[in-house]
This record gives sequence, structure tokens and C-alpha cells, in this order.
Amino acid sequence: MTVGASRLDLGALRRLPADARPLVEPGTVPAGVLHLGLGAFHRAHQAVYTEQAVASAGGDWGIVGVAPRNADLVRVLTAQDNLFSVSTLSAADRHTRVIGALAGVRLAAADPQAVVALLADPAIRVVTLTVTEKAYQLDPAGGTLRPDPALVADLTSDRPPVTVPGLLVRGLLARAAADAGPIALVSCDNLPANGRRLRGLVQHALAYAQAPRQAVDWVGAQVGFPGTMVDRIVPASTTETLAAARRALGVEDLAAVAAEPYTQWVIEDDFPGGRPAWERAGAVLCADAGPWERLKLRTLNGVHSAAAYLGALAGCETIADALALPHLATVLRRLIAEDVAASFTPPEGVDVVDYGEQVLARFGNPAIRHRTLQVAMDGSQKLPQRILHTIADLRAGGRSAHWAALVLAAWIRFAQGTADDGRTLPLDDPLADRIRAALADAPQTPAGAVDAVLALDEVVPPEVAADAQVRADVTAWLTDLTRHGVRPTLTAA
Ligand code: CS2
Repeated sequence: MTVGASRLDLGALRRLPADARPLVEPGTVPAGVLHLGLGAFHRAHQAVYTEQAVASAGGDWGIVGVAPRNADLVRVLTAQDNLFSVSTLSAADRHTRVIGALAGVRLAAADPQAVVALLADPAIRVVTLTVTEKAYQLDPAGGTLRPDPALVADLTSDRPPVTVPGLLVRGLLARAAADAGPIALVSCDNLPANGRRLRGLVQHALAYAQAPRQAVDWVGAQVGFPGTMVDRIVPASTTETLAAARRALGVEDLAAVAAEPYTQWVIEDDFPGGRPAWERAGAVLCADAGPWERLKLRTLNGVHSAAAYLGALAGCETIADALALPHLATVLRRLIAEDVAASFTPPEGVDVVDYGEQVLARFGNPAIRHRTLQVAMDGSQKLPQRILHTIADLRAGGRSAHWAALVLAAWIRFAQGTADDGRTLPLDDPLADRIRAALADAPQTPAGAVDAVLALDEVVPPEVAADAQVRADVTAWLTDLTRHGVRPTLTAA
């Protein structure tokens, strides 16, 4: 931090370059959206769309942002009058702008009842979520609720809720009791069929909590669960992100984020209490986001995970570095053209191979330093929708899943914990203990490791686990990766 640099707040706005100022007058737009999960992705995605929608079409759609646990972020945003900046970075260009979409911030861990009260507030008509896959506590392969002890306590006692599903269910029960008007709950996480999964989560959790019939019926009639596809590459902020924002703004912004120029939001139009005019900001409102979501999860995120695991094993720090590994781009192109594109029907008018080319160009953006280890996190929660469903659909159609099998093999090798140069790799995953135990108990051979991972039934769909050809393909790749390492495996592929 530069000593003496003043910080971003309402008073600093008039000193900013004109093109760096918010599109709306901060603090003047009453709250209509409650957002759970104040991470970098929300700040560079939904907050930007919502600000633009309000600037263009008006409406009481200020966002109250709730951080589940990040007390520092809430402190910083409060000191900055809820302002933060987004820097848009490409090789050729950079631009920084302050976003005025936040009407307030809350820390759920410190004041869960305030969040419950907001969920029951008639002014709040839309709730968006970016809480990461694992916070839903759904079994990643099938989507059934697997409540941990904290969620069980949230659902079966009167103590203040500490989990995301606990907050949602308590809030909806309070809203139903107050008959506070219809609302939409919008998952903006990379889950498969995220709207349907969130609806299922709420229904299961209400049943678990033995909610009264009347409340269950109220939720059935008054709550929408639109599915969405969200897309923008937004790495975790670093000291360089903050330093670059300071250079652009002339003031300190400790909540600054940096993102790529590309951004996309496809939303099912199911908002019984109304919504911001997001289409005015470029979002696509539609009846079924499913084809868009499969396109993005399989082509972008599946290939991202492939680059992350292979890159991390080869010692690459960022995704852009990984893309520069000899032959990796060729292998990823074949993964897209031969496996991903053959696994599903894309949205009308979209060519998966062209979309994949655009994705690879985005991954190569040298101005975005997205760490391979960040994308590699939580593989057990990500791989079903990113690669295992691709494998399942290819095999159901009688096709090979040769390249997709490489991604699974790379994850297994990553989970074994050692990079090609002997360095230790961290397994940051909610199922880390289970994965490690399964690998430790298995015969210490590639086939043993593959069998152990295929047997993780909350991650691997049963038809994939039972498929001898898939098992053979993954074992062959893992044998190569173990014997020779990533670079020779890619060269020989
Ligand atoms: C990434 C995503 O971290 C990850 O797992 O694959 O966060 C990705 O950057 C976004 O989904 C892009 O929209």
C-alpha cells in the first residue's frame, strides 16, 4: 500500500477520470437484489450487468452484497462506501472503471439474522448466488443433498444459520410467514442445470427442516429458480491487481478486481417479482439456458480444468503459461473437436469448434494471470459437469472418450500430489480426505488409482464407473503421465 494514497470512496469520485466513474450515482439506487458471495467473479460480472441495466432502464435494483465469511472484504467495502473497480485487461488494452451497483454489504458470519431479514424484505425481489459449487452441499454427480453437520443444525434447530442453504431456507420460511411477495433465486455458479439444482436443494432442505405444508406451498407458488449460464474469466485479485487499479484511479482500491474483456450471461426469464433490465447490458434472456450451459461447462470449463491439471503437473504457474506448453493446444483442440463437440447439441447457430477456438484465445490472454492451482481447486465438485457428463454422453452414443479420459487421468495424477519435477501439489478439495484415503488404500499402480477414483460414487456417475473402455483409456493415460510426465505424453499423443 502506498503511504499517503487516499482511498476510493464517495469523496474521491469527482477526482477520477470521467471514464472511470460509475454509471449510476452510488448510494441513490434502493436495494432490490440480494447477492450471496461477494467474490471477484460477482464484482466483475453480475454487479457490472446490474449497474448498466439500472443506468439504462432505471429501477430499484441496487445490490446488497453478502459475504458469507470474508470479514476483511466487508470492512474494506464499507470503508470505500461500497465502491470497487473492475479493470478489463487484454494484451493490447486496459481500462478501469468504478462500479456503483452495491447498495450495501453484510457479513453473514457476523449477522446471519440480518441476511434472513433481507430475504424476507418485500423490497428484495431477486437473490443471486456465486458461492462456488461446494457451498450447495449437493452430491456433485447426482445433485442430491448431502448436508454436513452445520447444515443439519441450521435446518433442525433455532440457532442462527451458518451455511448458505441454511440462510436461504430460514429466509424463505420468514418470507413465507410474512407473505412478503414473490422472489427469484438465481444460481450463478457453474453447476449443471443450476436453476433446477437450486430448486431441488431448497425443496430437500425444506423437507429436512420439516417445514410446515403452508410454507412449502408458498415457496412452490412464489419462488422462481431461473437457470443461468455465466461467463467471464476473473482470477483472484493479487497485490498486482491492486497496484494496477491504484495507477489507473490515483486512489487506493483494496477491493479491485481484474477481468478479461469477454463477458456473457444467459438467463432463463423466470422472475415472478420482476428483475433488472439485464438485456440492456447485453444479457440474453431465454426460456431454456440448458444448451448454453452445457456448451460453456463442457467447452470452456472442461478445457480449463484440462489445462489446469496438465499445466500444474508440468510446473506452469498460469493457464496462459500452460497453453504455451508444446502440443497442449493441439491436444485441447482435439478434445474439443473429437469429444466435447460430439457429446451434446449446442444452441442453435453455435459451432462448438469455433466457440472452442475463442475459448483457447481467451485462455492465452497474457494480461490475465489465472493460476493453474486456482482452477485446479475443488475438482471433485467440478469434474462431473465439466468432463464426466461428456464421457457419459459420448459412451451412451457408442463413441470413444479418448481425450476426455486424459483429463480424468490428469486429475488423478494431480490428486496423487506430486508434479513432474517432484514438487508437492496441494489438493484443495472438500473431498480431499476421501480421495487421499481411496488412493492410499488402492494398489499403488495406475490401474489401482483409476479404480479407486472411479469408485467415488458421489463424483463419478455409475455408468462411467462401470465402463471397461473408459477405465482402460484413463489407465493408459495415467500410465504415460506417471512414467514419462506431461511433456512427453503430449508429444506422443
Ligand atoms: C474456472 C472458472 O476456476 C475455475 O474453475 O474454470 O472460474 C472460469 O474461469 C469461469 O467459469 C469463466 O466463466
